[in-house]
Amino acid sequence: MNPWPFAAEAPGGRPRAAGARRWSWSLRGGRRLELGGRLAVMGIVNVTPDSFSDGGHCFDRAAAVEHGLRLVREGADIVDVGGQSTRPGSAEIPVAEELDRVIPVVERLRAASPVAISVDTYRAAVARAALAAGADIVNDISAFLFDPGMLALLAESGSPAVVMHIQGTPRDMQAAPRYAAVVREVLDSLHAAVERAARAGIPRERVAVDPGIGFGKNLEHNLDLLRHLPSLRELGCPVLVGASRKSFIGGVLRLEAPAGRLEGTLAVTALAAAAGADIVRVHDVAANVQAARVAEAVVGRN
Ligand code: PMM
Repeated sequence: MNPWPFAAEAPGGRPRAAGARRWSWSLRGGRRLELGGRLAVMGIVNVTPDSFSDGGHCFDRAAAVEHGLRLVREGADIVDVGGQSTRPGSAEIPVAEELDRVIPVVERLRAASPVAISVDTYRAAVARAALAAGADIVNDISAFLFDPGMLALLAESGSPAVVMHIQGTPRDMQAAPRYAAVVREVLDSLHAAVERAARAGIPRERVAVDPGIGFGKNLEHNLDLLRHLPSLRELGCPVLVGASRKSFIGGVLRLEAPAGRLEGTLAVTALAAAAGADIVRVHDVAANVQAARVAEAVVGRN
């Protein structure tokens, strides 16, 4: 018996409902992004001087665009462009600064490639300008709570979105994360975000949910959430996992330097592929694509 969610047969020999968990996101210009089959890989382009693992690497616009195109060649299904670091303790930058970092990079990536582009921002003004510049998806780490204008924008634009769970704000989230039952609370909070979206006219099929690894969570909280990834599927939305090079991997392996956390990241990606996640957000696209493909071959996911 194959115990994974992608077994051709459920325990007891009953056939599984075919295609029960597939989504087809419509992107701008008639393009589509298929989710629910093979794990989609979202490559990270941080146009910041201070992100925790790659800050400064792509602060130059041309370097950011070149990096994004390299991720596409390595097999990224989505390229996620962000201009504001959300590392623990980070302070906000002015909107004009965020626009200045993100928009030219989105424009140039869009001109050079038909890849799906997401914009990593919790500000509606930045999301609006990024969509106008050619982005397809809005990745909001606050699940529409930091800027309620995001809901109206997404309802109006018809763009798909990622909603992520965070406890607190990037400035204070790691001070003393506390939960009575982390998995239940994160699920309830994501459920509420999906309901908020639905009430604003954004159908749940257009929203992916993300447990927010490292966002107001200690090592045990992160491990518990990853252990329970299949329960996120209960929400009926695509599931995104962002664990790449994060500090919980450093905690398990006692590795200070984020760049040394690739192998730990690959373990999470393989488990996410097997557990039925739909998107992983990663720095090292080529290696993560390989990990996902092998895990999928083992569990019969396609
Ligand atoms: N993590 C970071 C930034 N944006 N967005 C989503 N949806 N999920 C995440 O886990 C996430 C995110 C922080 O990581 P980075 O500084 O390496 O980009």
